[in-house]
Amino acid sequence: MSRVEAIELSLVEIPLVRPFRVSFGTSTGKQCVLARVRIDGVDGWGECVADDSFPGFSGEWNEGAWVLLRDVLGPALLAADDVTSADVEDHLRFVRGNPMAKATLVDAVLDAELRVAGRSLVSWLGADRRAVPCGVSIGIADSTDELRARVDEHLEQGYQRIKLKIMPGIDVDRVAAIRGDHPDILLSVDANAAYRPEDLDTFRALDELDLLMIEQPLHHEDLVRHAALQAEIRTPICLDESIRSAADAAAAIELGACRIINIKQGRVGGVLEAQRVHDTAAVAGVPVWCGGMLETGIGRATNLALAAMPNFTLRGDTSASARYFAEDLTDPFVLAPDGTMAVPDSPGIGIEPRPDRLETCTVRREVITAA
Ligand code: NPG
Repeated sequence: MSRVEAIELSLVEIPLVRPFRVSFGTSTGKQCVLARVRIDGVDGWGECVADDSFPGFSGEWNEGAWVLLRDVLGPALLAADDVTSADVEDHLRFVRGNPMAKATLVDAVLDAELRVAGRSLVSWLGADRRAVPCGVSIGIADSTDELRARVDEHLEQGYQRIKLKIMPGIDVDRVAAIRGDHPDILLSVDANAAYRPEDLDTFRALDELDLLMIEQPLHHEDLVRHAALQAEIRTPICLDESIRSAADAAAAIELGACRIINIKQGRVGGVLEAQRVHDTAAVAGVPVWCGGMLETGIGRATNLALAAMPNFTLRGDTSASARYFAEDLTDPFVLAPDGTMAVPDSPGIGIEPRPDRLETCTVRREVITAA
């Protein structure tokens, strides 16, 4: 019988080396909720990928996740008689939605359990790659020249795929300029749901630029119009925000709304549901890749293990810590000169926050224990 003894929630804040602009806003710092869950005397770590200042990417944001974790999800887990990673989702199922908050606890319990068992997450996932090839996501720049410079810089560092953020009015010309500079690179674009079906001309123009994919062009709830758009263009559509679960993935695939899926374990409710999305896509012959939410080393370690699974055949946004932070919360993840990153293989997620960094970066902390 394993009981959750305590859950420590920390709100951490780390400055970004550069502001990150996407179609719905700009981040200058990373703020996230971390959970340290103690089971059988061992700590496991989970990172919440909810937005910082308002729910722009999904319906979740840090203040909401904090209250939900502290007042509802955390107490439910603390009250359970026996907790294993296999049933955390069941213990939390009475709460609708909120997969990002739930993922924080699912991942932390799994991490603790694997640490007790002395087993790495990557081996538990049945993934055998020791390193994964990496891409990088480049935010909306102030000018085309600035974007060119950023692309060049990341290609020099070894990144094997470039993803450009786009929004209406800052799209075709910029992407065409980069394609002109680099005719042969793997290049994709991500709209973060900023376009409408009426923008078909833009997609037709992007369709001429030999892109690997167009990510989340339309509203996240609109699978039907994504399917209609996919029927009009050759470039594969990839869905991100639309996929909150394996059921969403199955629906999107069946409707023909996408040909590629971006898996963010933090967006779909944690590593277990991410595995299910992976398996659903694999059976349907739909390739997946690992997205990123500017995670600290905690979420990054979790993502890297997942990215080592067999159907993660496309390069992910698993970039080096230095792409985001001057100093990460953990020891940094480093890009090898060949554009790959080593997958942690120590027990659990294989890394933990450095105590000094945790102290420096924590802006709020609360420990909850069983009533
Ligand atoms: O490398 O972690 C990363 C960031 C990758 O572009 C990225 N993330 O929509 O996929 C996204 C985007 C994002 C990040 C969106 C943070 C919202 C918040």
